[in-house]
Amino acid sequence: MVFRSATLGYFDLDLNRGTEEFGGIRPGCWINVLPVGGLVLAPDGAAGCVCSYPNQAWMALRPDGVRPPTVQPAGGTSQQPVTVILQAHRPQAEEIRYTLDGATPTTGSPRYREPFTLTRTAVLQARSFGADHRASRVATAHFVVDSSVLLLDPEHWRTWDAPGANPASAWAAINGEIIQTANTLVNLGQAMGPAPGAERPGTLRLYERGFDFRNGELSLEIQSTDNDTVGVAFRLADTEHYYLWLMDSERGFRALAAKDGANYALLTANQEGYVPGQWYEVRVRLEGPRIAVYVDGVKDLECEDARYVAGTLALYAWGNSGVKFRKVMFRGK
Ligand SMILES: [Ca+2]
Ligand SMILES: [Ca+2]
Repeated sequence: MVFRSATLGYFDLDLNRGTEEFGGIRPGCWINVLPVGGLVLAPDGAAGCVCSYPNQAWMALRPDGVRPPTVQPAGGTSQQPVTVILQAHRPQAEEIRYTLDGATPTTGSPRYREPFTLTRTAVLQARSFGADHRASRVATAHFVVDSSVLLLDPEHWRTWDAPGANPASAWAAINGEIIQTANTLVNLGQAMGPAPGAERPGTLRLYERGFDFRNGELSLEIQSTDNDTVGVAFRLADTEHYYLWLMDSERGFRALAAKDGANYALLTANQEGYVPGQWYEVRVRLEGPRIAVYVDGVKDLECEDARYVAGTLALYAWGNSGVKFRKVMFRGK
């Protein structure tokens, strides 16, 4: 299937994955490219055009490239080693080279010969090379292999919406991510205002196997495409007693708080906020009463509080209809 996607877009219905772009050729506004008899015809559709893309020639594109290899599984999260299978589009005519260290595969990279086992977290990049070392695009797959990773299977998680929260939350696990897509909130007191210490009851997604988590490091990645509050609760004994790290873009803060029944106490805060659409890597180090939060490797907030020593974790959102969480882990010590 061909169409206009900035430039000439191409989607292989057999492979059923991602749009490919042929830069430099842009189908006209009134006439498309035409797949005909093994060629892709791009007629001149520039009459009357005023933009910078008029293509004042007829062209025929002939297939000549090398397709990227397929990766199976195509990434994912696992507590056990994962066996990976790579497959070239034309195995007799192409060889596959791959890397696990983030480098782009070249003809000097290790050659794939048989399925192999990943025993630790890695980004796999693979490419097929045809005759004359012609290279395909790079196929990329993200693998998290870690015995302390929390599996995101729905049966290990439970949803809790604060009493009076509207609308009901909408949590789901898709492609290794936990997402929440409802603008769930309770409009309590000063919640709508900018104060970092205002309580903002929303929705929690509790991990049900971690009530004995004590000291160690909680880590996860968070993205929000809305601009309201998102965060993570920890040392949670129940939905009235926990610590909470949270950030808000519209109100421009990050904060650590303690929910203690009717008392909601701000422990510390800054004015960092977040950028909607950006992924953040968050680490919470817990050592006795010391709580230190790192965001993208930089210390974000730190405090001491002795009220809770153990408990599970929960993902949190308030008034936020576009949050994603991934790579949720707890490493005990
Ligand atoms: Ca908002
Ligand atoms: Ca919102």
